[in-house]
Amino acid sequence: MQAETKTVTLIGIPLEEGSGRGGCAMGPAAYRIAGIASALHELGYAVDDRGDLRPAPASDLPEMAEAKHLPIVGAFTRAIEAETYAAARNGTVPILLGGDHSLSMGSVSGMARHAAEIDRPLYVLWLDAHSDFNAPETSPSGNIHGMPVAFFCGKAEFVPILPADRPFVDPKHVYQIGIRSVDEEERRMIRENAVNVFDMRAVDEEGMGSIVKRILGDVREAGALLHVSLDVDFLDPDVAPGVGTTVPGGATFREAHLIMELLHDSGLVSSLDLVELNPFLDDRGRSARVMVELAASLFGRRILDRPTRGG
Ligand code: NNH
Ligand code: MN
Ligand code: MN
Ligand code: MN
Repeated sequence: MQAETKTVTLIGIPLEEGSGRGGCAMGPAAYRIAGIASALHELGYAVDDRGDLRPAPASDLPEMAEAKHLPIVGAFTRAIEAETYAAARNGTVPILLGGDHSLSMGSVSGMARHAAEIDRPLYVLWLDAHSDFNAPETSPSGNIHGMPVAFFCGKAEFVPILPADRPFVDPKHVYQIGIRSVDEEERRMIRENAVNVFDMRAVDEEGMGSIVKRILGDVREAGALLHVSLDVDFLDPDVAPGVGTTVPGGATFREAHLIMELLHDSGLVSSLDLVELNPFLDDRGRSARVMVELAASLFGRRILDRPTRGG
């Protein structure tokens, strides 16, 4: 992290309505018990814990079968957008403690507003088993946590949640790693919109280090801010079982850890989502601890000191 961003802002998001099952709302509590604040404090950061957002459902948003619990998810989107934007504008690094992945509709949109104001592009690194590029009309489930990337790229037609003239993320500036479950229509969407997808086959063939260094080179060259969104199911279920949508064949602990080390060395990360942790499905807090360990590595915890060469 850069010297001028020494404060991190923790924003708890007890949201599970985007996921189609219960449990993710307990995520922020699990991260706090696993010691996220003290880990960051020990790394030398000032930690501003804003507590948990609890917006009332938005009465202007309709219930729809194609986008379930829209009044709740939409209310969270608005509150998260505002809090994330404010935290970044104040010169801090927002860390969203989820909560299901629909929270990224708000966090990424808030970062996009901040990036536009300071006239820099926003790039997004999406670490997930899933592409999350469904729209209400393509989603097989109606669960909004499968739609956030399409939403912040301006490709998911919702009733207005955020202002229509808000800045969108260019899908060509979205990099996804770990992908191994994509729906039929979603496949077409990511191809047509030229999202940069590194599926698990690419990870196996090319190696995680090489992929991440290439991405960080693009981000640096663009002079962009980088938002990182880490879905628990990016990891192999053997590493992190505490998630509702496990998919076999995910990233190992070392692959994920290497990403975090390279991200830290790059100094490019502006903001972070930790999403989809379901403590009800976890194995004695293991997944929560793994996620906290990965976050600590992203913020500078290291195995040994070494000269920083950047990504
Ligand atoms: N693609 C599926 C859907 O849209 C599953 C999405 N689930 C996730 N995404 N966990 O990360 O319903
Ligand atoms: Mn996801
Ligand atoms: Mn996922
Ligand atoms: Mn470009």
